[in-house]
Amino acid sequence: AYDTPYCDGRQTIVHLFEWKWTDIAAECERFLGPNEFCAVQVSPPMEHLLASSSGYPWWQRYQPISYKLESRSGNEAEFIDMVNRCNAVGVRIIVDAVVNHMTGIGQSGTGSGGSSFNADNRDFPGVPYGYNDFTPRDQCPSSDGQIHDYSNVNEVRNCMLVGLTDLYGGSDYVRQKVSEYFNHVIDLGVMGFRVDASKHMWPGDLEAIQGLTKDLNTDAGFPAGARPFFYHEVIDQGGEPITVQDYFSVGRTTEFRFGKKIAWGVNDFSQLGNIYDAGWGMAPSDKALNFVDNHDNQRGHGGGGDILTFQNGKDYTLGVCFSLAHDYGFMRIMSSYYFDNSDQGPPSGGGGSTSDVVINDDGTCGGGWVCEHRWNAITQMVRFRNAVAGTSIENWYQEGDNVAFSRGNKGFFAMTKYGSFDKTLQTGLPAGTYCELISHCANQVTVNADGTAMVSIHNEQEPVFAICVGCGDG
Ligand code: LM2
Ligand code: CA
Repeated sequence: AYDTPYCDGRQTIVHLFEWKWTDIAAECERFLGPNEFCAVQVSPPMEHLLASSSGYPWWQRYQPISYKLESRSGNEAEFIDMVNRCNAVGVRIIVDAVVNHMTGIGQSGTGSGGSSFNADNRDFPGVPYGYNDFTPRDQCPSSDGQIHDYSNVNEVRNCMLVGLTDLYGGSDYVRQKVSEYFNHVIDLGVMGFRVDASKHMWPGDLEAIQGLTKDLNTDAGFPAGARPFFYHEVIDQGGEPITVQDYFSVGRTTEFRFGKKIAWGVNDFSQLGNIYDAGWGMAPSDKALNFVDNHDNQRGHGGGGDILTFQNGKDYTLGVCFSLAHDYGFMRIMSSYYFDNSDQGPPSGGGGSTSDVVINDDGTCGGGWVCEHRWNAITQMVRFRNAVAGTSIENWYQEGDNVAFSRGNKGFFAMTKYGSFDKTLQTGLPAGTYCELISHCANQVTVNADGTAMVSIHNEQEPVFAICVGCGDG
């Protein structure tokens, strides 16, 4: 099935937004492998627009020019080296696939891989795509060919999203070209795809494209017959005719309501008890790809509003740690760069280049990179999520600004808003002495014969507590 990742039990994807392939390869070896991350979602690897007049914004990579693996993050040889080195340490690669559209109208010139193009003529010789490969004008009901009315399904899927030339997914040729791109990176050893703008594509077209994809490459360590892992970007916050449920036959769906519920819950802990709200139409756990924030809504683009980001400091730590402790969904965490405006691209030496990620002696990042995935409590909770996989939430406790729960008889989690908490709670765990993960075993916790333990948190920066069976330090 398209909704299953192949990660040997590892449970967390990290989006290394705008990182270069050389840095991702190094990060797999020095950090993500040892800390047991499942996979990296990489920025779109295909040839893209160079929006020099806009200062090389991040969003230029959502305007494809061809499917050559020549992007701001690196060339094909570097991509191959990254995939091989990450696979070798058990960390899989997930490609951000932009296949709803090509560049915006009005754009022409040369892309990041040297291909010429002219959007107004629908001419993309690097693929090649021409006029007939774009959605026929008479299938788009809006007067100007653009999407305005999200209550009209034909308009959302057949018209242009913010002026981006809309590929005709109903065409066998387009399906062929997109699946060739997917099969090329599958041959290179990737595990799966985050599909951009799936809401703007017909589920039947996606089903046809995915039906043309190969099984994962057994030379890269995947089991025989394994299908690629797909999660579809469908911004569904209720109130529109297109829902995440429309896409369950083609994989998981991004669950934007999860991040909202986490933001509300960190603000008011009494709301943390019902994170999965089926009544609101949220995807069930086994169909959800969930996240606290993503590269769009952390800067007010797609689906923004009521979202915690790294800019919220401790509250962000609480939101991500609670999410990792929870049993809902397959989780992706964000790894960002600092920005002053919502268009700004990654740290750069100029000319549209991307700077190396700087790793400080204390393990934090520098050079303008935030590296939330290296924040101590977040990394430790990635380990916790692996240790408790498959268990459900029990022994729920919430009182004021404190919350705690166990994950079956495998782990116990607690957090407090203001840095100080002491209470005897039922952990659901076997008696014994446990290493508290956030403190790297500086705190040893005794679980009594009746399963109770004194839970103490005294940490202003990371007021989080986690113990699990078989979890030593790492
Ligand atoms: C998405 N979901 O389906 C993302 O949520 C959204 O953020 C993406 O837009 C979109 N798909 C296309 O992949 C991003 C960005 C836009 C940007 C586009 C294309 O949020 O701001 O639009 O990528 O690069 C930019 C300009 C926009 C212009 C457009 C076309 O910001 O003003 O529209 O290019 O030239 C005239
Ligand atoms: Ca479309």
